Amino acid sequence: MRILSGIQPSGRLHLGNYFGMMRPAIELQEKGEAFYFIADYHALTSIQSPADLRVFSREVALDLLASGLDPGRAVLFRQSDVPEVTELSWILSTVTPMGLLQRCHSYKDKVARGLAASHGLFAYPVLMAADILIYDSDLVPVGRDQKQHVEVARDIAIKFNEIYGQALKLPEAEIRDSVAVVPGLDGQKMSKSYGNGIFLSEPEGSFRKKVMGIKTDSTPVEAPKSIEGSLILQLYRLVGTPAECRAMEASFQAGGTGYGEYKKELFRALWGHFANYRRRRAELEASPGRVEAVLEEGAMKARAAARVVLGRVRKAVGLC
Ligand code: AQP
Repeated sequence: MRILSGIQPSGRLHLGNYFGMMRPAIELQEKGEAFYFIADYHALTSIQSPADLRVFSREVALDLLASGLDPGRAVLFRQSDVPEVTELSWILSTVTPMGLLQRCHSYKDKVARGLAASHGLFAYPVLMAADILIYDSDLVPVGRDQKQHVEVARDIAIKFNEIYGQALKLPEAEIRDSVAVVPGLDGQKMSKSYGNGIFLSEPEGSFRKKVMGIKTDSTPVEAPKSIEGSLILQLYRLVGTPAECRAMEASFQAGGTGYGEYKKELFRALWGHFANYRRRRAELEASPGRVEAVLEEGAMKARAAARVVLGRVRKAVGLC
């Protein structure tokens, strides 16, 4: 089984990226041949500072490796190290109905939030389809916000196969319901660009400050508290054991404990969860060159796999 997923280096990575995509992807590296990439071509739709793009690309590699991505099992590479993907993207765009792209909500959301309405942003799902299809991917672990894009990749592959014969494999999205949309500090989807994230590489002081600053209602300490829609509980469920989560819910309902105590417990649990990540990240930072070596090897393997599919596609359409 081929597994494929990517993350844009459009900012520092946050808990939403980690629980929604990175952790499931890292678990899946045991179950098949995993290809994980740093989506730097995609990030150009929102980042136009070369210095930032370089820093964030390295951050994504560090965060994935520190979170447990094993380069002995999974292939880690930069999207732009496999330029074949842009050729496939062009070929796919010639069979992609305009209506399919016009229905994509991510483009409209991003433009509504102030991103320039560029052709790249509009055509993003075609490049994402090429990212997925060029590796003959079976499974694509993503957060719920990316579900529509994986469906678009399937639709484009179906269309291509109808016209040119069965050259492309149809992928499936894998979305874990429990972490499909991790909320940010303002209750919206946690996002690099919303200013509502807790970053994986957040220093202890600001990590604590963000958790302690979570907005709560004015229920007095002694009164029972609502568990419905509580941001503290939603975040605690990401890391607490089922018994710990049940205990916190029961305590909410019983009353007698202030929100500050729950936030302290939430901070303890989240901070503790990332202890191994912090240790591994410090080791990686101390050996410059290691990350670059992993990316170079990943690029070689990914490029070899991409050339097989692109060769099939070029032949199918009559380019060779
Ligand atoms: N809040 C979230 N909950 C669950 N999953 C999430 N993902 C992102 N935010 C959440 C998942 O992380 C993977 C990588 O995302 P991406 O970087 O490619 O783009 P994105 O989804 O647009 O992430 P952001 O943080 O919201 O970035 P910006 O602000 O640049 O648009 C994807 O699988 C995504 O589902």
